Amino acid sequence: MGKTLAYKILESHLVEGSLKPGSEIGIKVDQTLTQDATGTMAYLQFEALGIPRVKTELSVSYIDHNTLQTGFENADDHRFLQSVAAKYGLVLSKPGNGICHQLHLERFSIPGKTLLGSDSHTPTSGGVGMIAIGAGGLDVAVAMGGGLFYLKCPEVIGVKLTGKLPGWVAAKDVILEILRRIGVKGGRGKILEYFGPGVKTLSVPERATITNMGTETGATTSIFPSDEITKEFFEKESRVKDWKELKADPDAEYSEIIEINLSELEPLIAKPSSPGNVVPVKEVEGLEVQQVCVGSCTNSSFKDLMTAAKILKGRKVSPKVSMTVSPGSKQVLEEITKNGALVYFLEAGARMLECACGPCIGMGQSPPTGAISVRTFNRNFKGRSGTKDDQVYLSSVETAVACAINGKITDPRSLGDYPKVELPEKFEIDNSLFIWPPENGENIKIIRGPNIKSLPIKEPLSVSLSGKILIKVGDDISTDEIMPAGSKILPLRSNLPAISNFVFSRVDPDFVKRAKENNGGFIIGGENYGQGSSREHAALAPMYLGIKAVIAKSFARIHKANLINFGIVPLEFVNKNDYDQIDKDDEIEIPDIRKHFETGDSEFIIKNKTKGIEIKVKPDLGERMKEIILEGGLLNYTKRKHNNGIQTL
Ligand code: MIC
Ligand code: SF4
Repeated sequence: MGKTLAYKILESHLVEGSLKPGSEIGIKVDQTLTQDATGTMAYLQFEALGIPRVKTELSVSYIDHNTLQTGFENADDHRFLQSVAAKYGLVLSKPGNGICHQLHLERFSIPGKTLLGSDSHTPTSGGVGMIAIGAGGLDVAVAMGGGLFYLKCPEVIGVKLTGKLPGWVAAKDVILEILRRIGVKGGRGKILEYFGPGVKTLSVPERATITNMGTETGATTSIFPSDEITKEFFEKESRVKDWKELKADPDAEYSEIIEINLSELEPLIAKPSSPGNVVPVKEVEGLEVQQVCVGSCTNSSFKDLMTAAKILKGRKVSPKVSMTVSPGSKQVLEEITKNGALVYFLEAGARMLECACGPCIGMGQSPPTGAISVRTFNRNFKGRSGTKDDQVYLSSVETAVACAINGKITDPRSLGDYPKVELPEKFEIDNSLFIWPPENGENIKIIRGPNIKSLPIKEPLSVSLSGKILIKVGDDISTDEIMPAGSKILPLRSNLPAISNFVFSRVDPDFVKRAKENNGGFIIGGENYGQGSSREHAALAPMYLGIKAVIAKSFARIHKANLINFGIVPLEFVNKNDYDQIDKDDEIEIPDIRKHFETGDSEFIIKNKTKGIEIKVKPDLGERMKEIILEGGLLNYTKRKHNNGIQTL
C-alpha cells in the first residue's frame, strides 16, 4: 500500500508511537515560529525551562500582531522579544517586515521539514510541502528546547483537485468550498492532503491560501506536494537549494477522498459569523457594504495584491466604502511599489496599512455599527473586528474588490475581463528586517518592561474537585469568545492578572466577577469548544481565575492541549444529552478525580449536587496527558521529569 505525503514526512520525524490514527505520537520539530501576541508568554515559559539556547534547526520570533503602539505595552514587548531572540539564538522579524506566515513561506519554509508555530495558521507553509502545525506557546517552548511535539496521529483525507479555476474564481473559493462541505468541525483529527491534476494549475501563494484556511475546518494541518511549481517559487525567492520534490505514492491510501473540480467552482462567501457559513456570492448579492479589507495571512501575497490593484486600475472605491489594504510582507509591498501597482490603490482611494495582521485581529479598522464588512481574511467570529454587532463576510480578493467598487456585495464575474497576474521572474530579496542572533548570547540581558509579569505555576491536581458552574455555552465557542483580542486587550498578553479580567467579557460581562467571588469553578461547553486560535491565554487566564475543569461535548485540538498544559481538566460527556442536565450556578463535585487519573479510569462520574443527579464523563486523554494533568501542567511535568534525570528535552 502506498504512502501519503503527510505520513512520509511524519514517519521521518517520528520518535515515539506509531502512525495509527488516534494514537499519541511524538515528533521531532525542525523549525518553530512564534508571533508577538503568543510569543512573550512562550519565551517566559522557555526561560522557566532553563535551557541556554534553542535546539531547533531554526526558530523565528515574528512581530506582526501587536503593532499599534497606543501605550508603552506593545513597544516593551517588542524590546523584550528582541533581547530574548539574541540571547537564546532566534531570528527576530521586526515590526513592519510582515505577517509571520507570509514571511515564513517566503524566506524559511522547506519541503519535507516540520514546523511548529504558536499560531493556528502555521499550516500556511504546508503550501510548499511542509508538515506545519499550530500549537500553544508552551508546546512551542518545549520544542525550542529540543523536546518532541505530541499529538494524536491524524487521519489523512485526500483532496483530489481536477480542472482549472475559471477567471474571477480564486484559491480562496477552493477552501471556502471545502468549508461549505465539511464545516468548521469536519477536519478535526485530520490532515487535508491535496493531490490530482488540478494541483499544478495553482501557484504556491494560491496553495498557501488553501492550507492557511484549512485551519478553519479544525484540521491538524494541510499539505500540498512539492513539485516544479514549488521549485519555481523557490527560484523566485533565490533559495532553490532548499527545494526538493515530494509527493504521495501513486497508490497512496487516504481515509476519505474529497473531489473538487476547479473548473466548476464559483465565487463563494462566508456570511457572519462563522467561516463555515458559506454560500455562493450570488445568493447575497446586492447587500450594502461599508467596509472592505484586503490582507491577512490568507490573502496578502504578491499575487493577491496585484490582482486587487489590477482590478482597481482605472476604477474608484465606492464613496460609501472604506477600503483598507495590508500587504503580507515588505517584499510584497516593495514589489508593488517598484512595479507601479501601488498607485492603482492610491488612485482608487484605498487606505494603505502597514505589513501586519492589523484589522484581522481587531488592531484598528473596526467597522461601523451594524455595517457589512467584506474581508479577505479567514475568521469572522462575532466581535473579532472590534465592533460588537459586526457583520463580517469572508471572500476572495476578487469578490472583496468588486464589493469595494460597487458598494454592495457583488459577484466579481460581472466586472468584465479577468486580469491575469504572473509572479515576477525573481522577487527582490532584502532580509534587512530580520535580525540574526550573535554566536553567543550569554552576556545579553533580557529587557523587561513593567507590562511583563511573571508566570504563575499551578498546584498538582487535588484529590477531588468541587464548585459552581460559572458559565454554560453552546457549540463552536471560539477562543475569540473565551479570551478576546483586539487593540485594547491584546497588549495585555504578557500580563496575566490584567488580561484575565476580560475572560468571556463579550459573552457574559459578569463572568470574571462570579469566578472571583466563587474562587473559581467550572465551565460547560458544547461541541468543538475552543475552536479557532492557538492563544493559550484562553486556558492560562481561566486557570488564573481558578477554573478547575471544562466539561464539554467535544473540544478543538489546540485548545484542549492548552487546557492540559495549564492543568485545567478537559472532560467530555459520555452521553451528550447530559449537557442538558447541568446549568449555570449548579454546584458540582468530581469525587476522587486524582485517583481516577492515577488508575487510568476511562469514565467516572460528576455529582450535580443542585439537581441531585450523577453524570458520566470521560477524560479521553493519553497516558502522558493524564500525567501532565496530575502534575498541574506541562511546566511542572517537564521540570519534574528533568529533575528525576529523565531526558524530556
Ligand atoms: C488569530 O488569528 O486568532 C491569531 C491572533 O493569529 C491567533 C493567535 C493569537 O491569539 O495570538 C491564532 O490564530 O492562533
Ligand atoms: Fe494575523 Fe489574522 Fe493571520 Fe491571525 S489570522 S496570524 S491575526 S493575519
